[in-house]
Amino acid sequence: DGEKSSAVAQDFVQFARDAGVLRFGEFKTKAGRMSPYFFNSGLFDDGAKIARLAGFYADRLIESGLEFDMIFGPAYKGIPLGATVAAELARRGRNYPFAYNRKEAKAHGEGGNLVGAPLQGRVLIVDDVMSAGTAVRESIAAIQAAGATPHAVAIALDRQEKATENGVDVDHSAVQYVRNQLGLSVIAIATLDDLLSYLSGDAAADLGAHRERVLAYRTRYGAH
Ligand code: OMP
Repeated sequence: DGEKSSAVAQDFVQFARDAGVLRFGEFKTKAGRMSPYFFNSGLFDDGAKIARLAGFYADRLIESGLEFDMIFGPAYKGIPLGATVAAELARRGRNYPFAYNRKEAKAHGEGGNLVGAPLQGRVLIVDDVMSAGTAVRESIAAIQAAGATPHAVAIALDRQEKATENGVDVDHSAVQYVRNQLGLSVIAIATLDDLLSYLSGDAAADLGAHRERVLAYRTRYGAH
């Protein structure tokens, strides 16, 4: 694994580990899988950390050359991500409108469940993690319902595991589905392959047993 892992991806994995965002142990994922690792983006929990995180997204987006019209950050964890990625892109000379949603519709005041700039044009979804693909499907539906075009997805971590469709595991990953079936671009700062590459390196010499468990998890749930 991992000869292709970039220095930036390795820096990002180290950053996530140092921040306590990336942890090893036993965790149940939203899709009900027992995972030996978990990435909790809510623990990028001070100004320096979230600005650095957003800088990783902004640099990857600019490097990709992706064109889009606005940013959407899905509730809840996508809200600070969308806002701070918009801020970091603006610091790099690219100012985009951004919007986010409420989980519950508001019946008074401004009404509706969208906040921020009007959802229109080619929308970039900024979220934290893609596993089985439920979260991203909800974001895509919300953008379509508003009459805008889901265009691309930027995530911190692509877990590269089997998507679920109607609760059943399929062979491809959620990212593969969104790219190939839905035709959206997906930009990830790091992937499971990058994590495994990190776990094979000197900086993770203390994590050998965890590497074995992550490999076993990939054998069971990894996408082809
Ligand atoms: P899917 O909806 O299955 O793609 O899972 C993505 C969501 O799972 C994320 O938005 C998180 O809410 C959560 N998650 C993590 O945050 N980190 C992980 O390492 C794994 C998951 C997960 O439950 O799969």
